[in-house]
Amino acid sequence: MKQRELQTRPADTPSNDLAEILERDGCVVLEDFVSQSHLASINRDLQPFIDATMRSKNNFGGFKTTRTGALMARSPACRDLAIEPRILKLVETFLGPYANTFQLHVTQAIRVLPGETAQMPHRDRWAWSQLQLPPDVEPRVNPVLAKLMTEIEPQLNLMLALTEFTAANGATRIAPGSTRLADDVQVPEEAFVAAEMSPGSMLIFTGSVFHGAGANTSQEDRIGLNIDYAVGWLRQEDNQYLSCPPEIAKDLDPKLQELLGYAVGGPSLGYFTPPLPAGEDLCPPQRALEDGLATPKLKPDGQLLTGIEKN
Ligand SMILES: O=C(O)CCC(=O)C(=O)O
Repeated sequence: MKQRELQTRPADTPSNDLAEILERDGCVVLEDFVSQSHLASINRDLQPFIDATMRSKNNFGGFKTTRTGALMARSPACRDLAIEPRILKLVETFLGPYANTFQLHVTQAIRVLPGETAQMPHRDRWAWSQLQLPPDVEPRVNPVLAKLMTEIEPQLNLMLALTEFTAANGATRIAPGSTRLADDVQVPEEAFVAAEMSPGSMLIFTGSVFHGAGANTSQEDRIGLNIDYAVGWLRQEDNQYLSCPPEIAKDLDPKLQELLGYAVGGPSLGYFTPPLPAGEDLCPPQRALEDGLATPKLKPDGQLLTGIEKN
């Protein structure tokens, strides 16, 4: 593997130029992407949720790390970031060769606490299939799926620094140029670079690049806002219909509703039949956001209470 540096670019770099770097390196840092006032709003929205979040409890997620999700339901300022036009343009440019529609895949604030050890290097596309397994994950390798994943780019991620990101406090460690290595290769330590950034700067990285959270040997928390996008025809990692259910999604920006999954994802992906009222035809997902759609209730015997039972 040819050793590469982690490239840094201004926030207004055209998406075609960024997509080229991402294609080659799998990662790039955008400097000062978010204004200080937007950053302050994100922090204000998230702080109570981050403070209350319990620690992860597994080898992959860490034992001194907290992961605060459901950010589209919880934070107006995170919603603004998720549909920021420069980001959406980049998502469309980079993932466009592999899909016609795109969706949110993960939304998480990741806080690495003092004393946390380094996360195992991984590729985020392993959410669908992987050859190298974390010790605590049930092995479910599908070789066909694993091969398919090597032939496409299914995912594009952003990690916005909410605190300083330093080598000492657990900045994401990433191996630029590692996108085409075999899944089971041991990526050498020297290939990894700490994505050091100031609050407001952002690491953009693909589902194919090896990376992981660094060890936090400092006395301070490292907090990053992670928003991932995926092609519209694969299942979301973080189930957005549950993390941001229709009661909340109905009041959001239509573009965000679409990214959450409340829109058809292809010629016939994602339609549904409202359980009530009886008699409805197949509906596009947006229908679930309309007022007046009955909340289904079950009778004691487990059958749906239709309201059209005979007395
Ligand atoms: O927090 C980070 O820097 C990276 C986290 C990560 O890669 C993950 O949890 O999949």
